[in-house]
Amino acid sequence: MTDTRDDAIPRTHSSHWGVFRGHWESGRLVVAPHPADPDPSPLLQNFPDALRHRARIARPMVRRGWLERGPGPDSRRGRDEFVEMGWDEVLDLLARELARVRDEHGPGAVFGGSYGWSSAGRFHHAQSQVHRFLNTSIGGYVRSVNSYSAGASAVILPHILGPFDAVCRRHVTWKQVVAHTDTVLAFGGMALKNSAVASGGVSAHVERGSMAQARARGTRFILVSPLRSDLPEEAGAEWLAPVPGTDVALMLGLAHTLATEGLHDTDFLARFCVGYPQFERYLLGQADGQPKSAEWAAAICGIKAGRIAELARRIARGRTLITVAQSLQRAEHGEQPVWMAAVLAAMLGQIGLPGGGYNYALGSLAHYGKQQNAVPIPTLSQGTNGVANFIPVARIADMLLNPGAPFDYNGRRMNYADIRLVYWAGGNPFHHHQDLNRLREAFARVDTLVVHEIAWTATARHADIVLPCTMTLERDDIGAAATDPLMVAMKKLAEPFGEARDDYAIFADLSRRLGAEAAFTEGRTAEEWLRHLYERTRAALEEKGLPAPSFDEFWRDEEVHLPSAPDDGGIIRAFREDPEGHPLPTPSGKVEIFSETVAGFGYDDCPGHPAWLEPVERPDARHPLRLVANQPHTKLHSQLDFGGYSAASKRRGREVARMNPVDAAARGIAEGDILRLFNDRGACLASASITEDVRPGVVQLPTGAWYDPADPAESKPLCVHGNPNVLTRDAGTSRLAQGCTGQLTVLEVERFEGNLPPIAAFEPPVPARR
Ligand SMILES: Nc1nc2c(c(=O)[nH]1)N[C@H]1C(S)=C(S)[C@@H](COP(=O)(O)OP(=O)(O)OC[C@H]3O[C@@H](n4cnc5c(=O)[nH]c(N)nc54)[C@H](O)[C@@H]3O)O[C@H]1N2
Ligand SMILES: Nc1nc2c(c(=O)[nH]1)N[C@H]1C(S)=C(S)[C@@H](COP(=O)(O)OP(=O)(O)OC[C@H]3O[C@@H](n4cnc5c(=O)[nH]c(N)nc54)[C@H](O)[C@@H]3O)O[C@H]1N2
Ligand SMILES: [Mo]
Repeated sequence: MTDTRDDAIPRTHSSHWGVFRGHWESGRLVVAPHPADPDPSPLLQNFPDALRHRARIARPMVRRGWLERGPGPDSRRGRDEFVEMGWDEVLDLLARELARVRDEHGPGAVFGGSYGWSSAGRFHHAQSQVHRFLNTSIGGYVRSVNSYSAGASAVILPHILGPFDAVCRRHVTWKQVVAHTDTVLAFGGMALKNSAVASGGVSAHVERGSMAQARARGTRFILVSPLRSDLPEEAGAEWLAPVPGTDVALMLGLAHTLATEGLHDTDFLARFCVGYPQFERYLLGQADGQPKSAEWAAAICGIKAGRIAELARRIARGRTLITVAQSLQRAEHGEQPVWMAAVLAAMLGQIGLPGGGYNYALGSLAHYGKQQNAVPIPTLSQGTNGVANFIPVARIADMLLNPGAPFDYNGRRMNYADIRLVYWAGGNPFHHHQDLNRLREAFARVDTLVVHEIAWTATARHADIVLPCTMTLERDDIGAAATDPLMVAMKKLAEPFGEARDDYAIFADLSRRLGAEAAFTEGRTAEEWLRHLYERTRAALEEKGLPAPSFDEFWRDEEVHLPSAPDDGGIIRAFREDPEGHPLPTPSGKVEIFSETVAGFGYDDCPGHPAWLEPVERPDARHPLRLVANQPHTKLHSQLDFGGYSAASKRRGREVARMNPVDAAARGIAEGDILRLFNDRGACLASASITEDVRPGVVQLPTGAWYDPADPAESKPLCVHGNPNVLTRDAGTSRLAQGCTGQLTVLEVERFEGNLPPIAAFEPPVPARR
């Protein structure tokens, strides 16, 4: 559809980190943000160098050991050679293997959970494509539920307040904060690096401007986080830095002060909530002899008791909004801070008020704090999955290592599937999963690992069959998100790299070989699919009497404005205004401070009301420091780590780890030294940055550096590039949600004295002779 030969003309495209226009100048792609974006993300500048980078995958490749010995467990995954193969031959081979697994073991032996963010377009969305393919062509797959983002909150919130989206997406908006909020108490902050991003795309980054406007009106921001950078300067925040993972103790100390000083809203607790009396017995120590006082909290979280009490008095005045970043629940007992913050907001009696109460995860992503669109956006149907079995997404390695083993999830006792074939398109488990040495063992157990990728990630390097796919810039698509008012024509800006093909084209050819082409493609070309998907939104616009351009007009004008639903606070405001007429969708219809349902599951790691539960993993003499492995500010996850903006922030090619001068001095570490970060699970290198902006006792190393083992033949090789997931622990948040706990772990660091190993992560494998 789009002719990329007409190079100098700027064309619109979209990404998870913003809408932009691209054009070519002297053989180089130039990327300029959408003119209406008030605060565009620098992540856009990863595109130009990434497009033709040597880390891209040029041709289909098959692992030599798999080709020679056939499917089966193999510990050589990740260190074997690859053989190049033509598309027809490799797709014949793969179709035969898919048919073998389906016929011998059934589709329940295929893991197609394929978690990952892939790219922003509504049609070429790799996860949707792979799910649709497996459903239509082999009858289904073992899926994964929930996300690495919100593993614990997505399960606990419906028990206590309402669906995830109602508590974080359709609730308090930035507009309400600007107009109404007096105090924002932000656990984990609201870092602008994070709200740069929204899956599906974001056309206007409003967070910085909203915080500046709110502050100008008088809003006070209070940051509770180990890192000062978790709120921008514009917020003018006061900074409290508790010990990571102890926020629940701090929240309990606040709650105790409210309760003992009579600052809690007893009318709200009685009318809108259930279970406050049970919780209060715990809070006051009537249940266990330990009052959860400010003094008690201070000893755990490291914030002085006087400051906790003073903070409690402050949040009890005026309109207070409590937010909890996703990071707090990506940790052991991650359900607890999500629940306890809701209880704190309930005690303040502010849930449901404009700009007040509790908006889980506001500022963690650009989806939140926005108005919903009043019309549906295009979506590709994934078909029907014939397999009922699933895992909570972060239990992937557990499942592969323990076929048939029982596990708990949200009140159910389930058994892991026996997986033979794993199919990944649009995600990078060597980015997102914890304890990567354990993940390598898990991937060694399967018969076949298939990966579609744009570039040679560690996941691609561990695959048996690697299929090169186009990146977003190389195809036409439609960009839209349910919280963004701009729907954009994503125009192709470059020809495919090497022999790369669209995920859709690959799956269409495979489905033909499996006799399911009609079901998968419905007879449409990619362009016909775009027209088809667009129609749903166009018809909805027309029905509302709004301008409803034809597809060709949309494609010519490159954007359509979508109407917004009212900024009405959603079901939580409706409940506040009329609790009998609009009960919450919880079992009691009210805020559940005590949940009979959760209590009934009998989990000691997630009892019937929020509680301070000592984590299993604590610093000790050998691992005295805490690692914060948070989201990177120079990229989205591992995506385009080889792009210009990401590369420019590295030092001597490594990721940068930040630490406090006190901890650096104690170890003789100076700015720019290469560090070895280690614990019993693994070790990696990073460059040291020494700053007061990190709490003492904490080392921060963002995720995103591609896993780069010095010697992949070792069982716990050194990652020379700085991927923190060699250190993190692969354990669920609790038996309730089994969410990812990758944000925090314990470790020690030292100056690395050896010869600095080269970075090999971006060097493509040299094809072997057949
Ligand atoms: N320690 C620790 N670990 C974490 C976290 C943490 O806080 N700490 N955070 C977690 C969170 S919240 C998340 S969401 C996950 C993110 O984990 P992922 O979503 O898996 O990470 P991405 O790097 O976005 O992976 C997307 C992959 O898709 C590829 N891709 C892009 N476009 C296409 C395409 O068109 N087709 C195909 N086939 N592939 C494409 C990219 O090259 C990339 O490799 O990480 C989690 N991991
Ligand atoms: N630039 C960029 N933006 C992103 C992403 C990205 O990869 N890059 N990923 C996106 C995705 S998928 C998601 S889910 C969101 C994730 O959103 P979050 O999970 O909220 O993001 P993080 O950066 O991991 O964590 C936010 C901050 O929480 C702080 N923190 C960590 N542990 C604790 C703790 O125990 N207590 C307190 N009080 N604070 C703590 C850390 O200092 C950290 O900077 O971000 C999104 N935004
Ligand atoms: Mo996420």
